[in-house]
Amino acid sequence: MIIGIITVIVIVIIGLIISNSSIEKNSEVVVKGDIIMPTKTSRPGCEKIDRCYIPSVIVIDSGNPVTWVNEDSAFHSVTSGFYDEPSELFDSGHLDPYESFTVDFDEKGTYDFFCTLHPWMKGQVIVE
Ligand SMILES: [Cu+2]
Repeated sequence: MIIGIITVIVIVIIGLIISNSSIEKNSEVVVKGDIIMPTKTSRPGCEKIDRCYIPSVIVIDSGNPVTWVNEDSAFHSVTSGFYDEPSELFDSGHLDPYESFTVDFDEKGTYDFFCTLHPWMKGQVIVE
């Protein structure tokens, strides 16, 4: 009888430990992005359906950050300017799958960005 109760208590405690640790793992992995780079953007075509960066244009108030998350299995970058004319305001470098990149935008204006690896990937941050 006592052994039975102890067994139940131990199983409940182990269950709690396992469920807590998986919640911690999830909160570490999942970064909430304002803009995502979805799968299959490493091949041309996403620009035709406006799905290279989602959304490709974002409007924010000045003083706010924008976070990009690479949800593709390939490397991508978030680099300011245009492919043939980078502006050197920001550059994420090559983002691994599920890596994120955040930029604070304090000044009003339109900020073009692109991917250094895939010239068809383009977007804009509009700061009002
Ligand atoms: Cu890319």
